[in-house]
Formats: sequence, structure tokens, C-alpha cells
Amino acid sequence: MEYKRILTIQDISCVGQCSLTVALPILSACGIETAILPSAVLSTHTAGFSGFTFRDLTDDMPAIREHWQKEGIRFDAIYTGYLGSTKQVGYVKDILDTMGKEESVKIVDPAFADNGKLYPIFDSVYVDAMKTLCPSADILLPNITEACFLAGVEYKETYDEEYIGDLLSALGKLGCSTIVLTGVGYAPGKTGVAVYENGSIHYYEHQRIAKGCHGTGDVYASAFVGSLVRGKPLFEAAKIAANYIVQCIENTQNDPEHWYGVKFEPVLPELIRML
Ligand code: PXL
Repeated sequence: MEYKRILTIQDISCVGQCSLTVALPILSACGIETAILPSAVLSTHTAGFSGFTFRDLTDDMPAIREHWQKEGIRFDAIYTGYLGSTKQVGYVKDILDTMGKEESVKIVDPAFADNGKLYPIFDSVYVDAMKTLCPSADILLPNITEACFLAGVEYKETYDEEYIGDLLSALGKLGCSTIVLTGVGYAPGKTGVAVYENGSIHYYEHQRIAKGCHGTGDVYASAFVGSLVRGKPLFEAAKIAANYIVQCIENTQNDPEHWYGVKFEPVLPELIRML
């Protein structure tokens, strides 16, 4: 098996099972060397905890990038998630455009909204900045809320295939030809992922577990990226990540104490098996 090196850029939420504390173990379990660039350090994630600390690492980024440049460090893949500031988006775009090897793949998870709402630290200026990352991404990985904010489409809780098709083509116009749209469900008890590639859509439907858990977007994205970088074709990687996240939620749903994330670690052997 080819040994690959990925760079992932997202925050460290010290407690809360999201972002880097999810991406590092999952990508490592997939057999990939994982380099990190923390966008910010928070005491916890921002969904449900109050009084969290937040240290923005935007101003550290140019020197870190310059050092890597001097050392000749390049990456087989670059995967970005929750970022620390609007200014940082410009630095991240530059890294996406310059720090990959020739055949590298770049995956952008917009990671700024869910359930029809922006996460607490973000605003419309940040959303506009995020639009500029789309042409630098080979694959965009939004949920429906993020897709709507980026494409300027009204967010709906219930919809049909035509709405999703229109959403994906509006999003594609921002300059990203491949989109993996998560949380797409057309029937009660079902959800799934719509994979848009050069104008055509393939849909994978799976069970929707009633209990919504924080951090599932990051677990999904990390498992998807890990499968893809391990050489799985796009749709297969989207399916593997979906099957993994269902098992992670099943493993968490009966534990009322565990409200802040998913217990993804005990299910890692299942992910490895699917690879
Ligand atoms: O899971 C996305 C995410 C990542 N990082 C931080 C968050 C969230 C979602 O709320 O607050 C800090």
C-alpha cells in the first residue's frame, strides 16, 4: 500500500470530539500520515457548551507555511474544516493552491453551519470568504445548510430531488465540479449523501437515526477523506463514510451522558475493515 501524507486544517476543540481530535485518529487509522495546521484552540466546541475559550491562530499561519516551503514539504492531500477567522480563509486558500504535490487532492468541508443556522462565531462576511475557497477545492463537502448559504438558495427542511439538483448545480457554479452533499433525506427515517460529479448525481440512501449528535459532520468528512486517500473511488468513499457514521451513532444513542459527540473510537475497526 502506498503511504500518503495528508494535511488537515481545522480547530483543536480540546474537549468535544470534533475537528482535529476526530480527524487525526480517523485518518491515522486509515493508514495515512496526518500533518495538522490548527486554525484555533478552543476549550470545547461551540455547540452546547457555554463560556468556551477561543484562541485564533490566524497570525501563526504564514510563518508555518513559510517554514514548510523552505523544508520542501508537500502533501498528497489537503483537507480543510472549521477555520478561525475570515482573514484565515485567504491563508488557507494559498496553502490549498501551493502546498499540494502535483497529483494531490483537496477537500474543503465548509464547516460553518447546520440545521439552517450559522455556528456562533461566523457571519455573512465569513460565508462570502468561504465561497472563494470553492475554486481551490477538488471536492466540496457541505451539509444542506452550508450548501444553501454558499449557493444563496433558501434552506428547506423538506424537499424533493429537483430542489437538491438545483442546489447542487447552483453550488457547482462557484467553481467546484465535485460535491459530496450530506444529510439528504427524501423519506421519513432515511437520510443519505448526494454525490455530484460533472453535472450528474448519484445518491446513497441509508437509515436516519433519530438522535442527532454533534461532530457527525467531522467524523463523516474524516472517514470519507481517509477512504478516498486510501484509493477508494469517490462514490464508494462516500458510502463507506456513511456506513461508518451510522454505526458510530448507533454506538452512542443509548448513552444520555454522551451528548457532545459520537463514540467513534470503538467502531474504528469497522472502518478499517471496510477499507
Ligand atoms: O463540528 C463542527 C465544529 C468544529 N469546531 C468547532 C465547532 C463545531 C460545531 O459546532 O463548534 C469549534
